[in-house]
Amino acid sequence: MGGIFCKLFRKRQMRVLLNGLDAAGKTTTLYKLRLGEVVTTIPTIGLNIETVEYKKIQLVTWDVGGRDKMRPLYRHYYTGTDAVVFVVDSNDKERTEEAKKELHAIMKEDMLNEVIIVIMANKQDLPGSMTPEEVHEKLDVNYIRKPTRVKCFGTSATTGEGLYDMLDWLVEAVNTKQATALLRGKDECVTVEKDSKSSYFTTPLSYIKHMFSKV
Ligand code: G3D
Ligand code: MG
Repeated sequence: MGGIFCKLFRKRQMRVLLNGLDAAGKTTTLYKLRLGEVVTTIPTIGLNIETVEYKKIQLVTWDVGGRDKMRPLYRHYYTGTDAVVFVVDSNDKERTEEAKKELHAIMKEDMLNEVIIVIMANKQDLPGSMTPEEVHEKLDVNYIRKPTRVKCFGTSATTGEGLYDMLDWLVEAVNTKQATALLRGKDECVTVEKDSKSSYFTTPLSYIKHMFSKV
């Protein structure tokens, strides 16, 4: 079997950036998900990068904020990104403005124009934490309108609450996006062969989604 079906079955690598201010809970999330070994690298640029690879998901994380001179360096890691998970400490009301500034800076990046965005309203286990709805509002998530999907999840990286719901939704959203892009011939990583039969393109999207299924 060749052509587009082959490419649909051969799931693409999924690259997810886990960003957020320091102490938001990114590293804790990586360990709690138990997806694999967390590899820490500190390249000469001085950015502390942590990476986890699980099947075809690659999660890459670093702290954002506070160091504007680092910002241009982030772009190096944007290539091929499917989704950004922005982790927020819902218990730290004093830093919501800073978190909002960083989220908006990420959302303005041209290279991240069509990525799926997930807001992780973390530390829900702590009393007095902002609800996911409050976090969504305080971060003014609707400020930048882009052809992308945004969803906010309440989580606790220490108890694990909400983490797998978030990951499930994310994988589903990215798979759907990849399948749609593939059908439109927009996916730069998968070239549609010239001799593909036109009937391949009439396959219902739900069936394609089913074939992608979960990673
Ligand atoms: P970062 O990688 O985003 O910088 P970390 O953040 O994962 O290192 O977490 C910073 C601190 O917050 C850690 O505490 C960690 O245990 C705590 N933390 C992370 N997520 C949660 C959460 O959901 N609930 C609660 N209660 N705490 C959380 P320490 O004390 O080790 O600095
Ligand atoms: Mg960390």
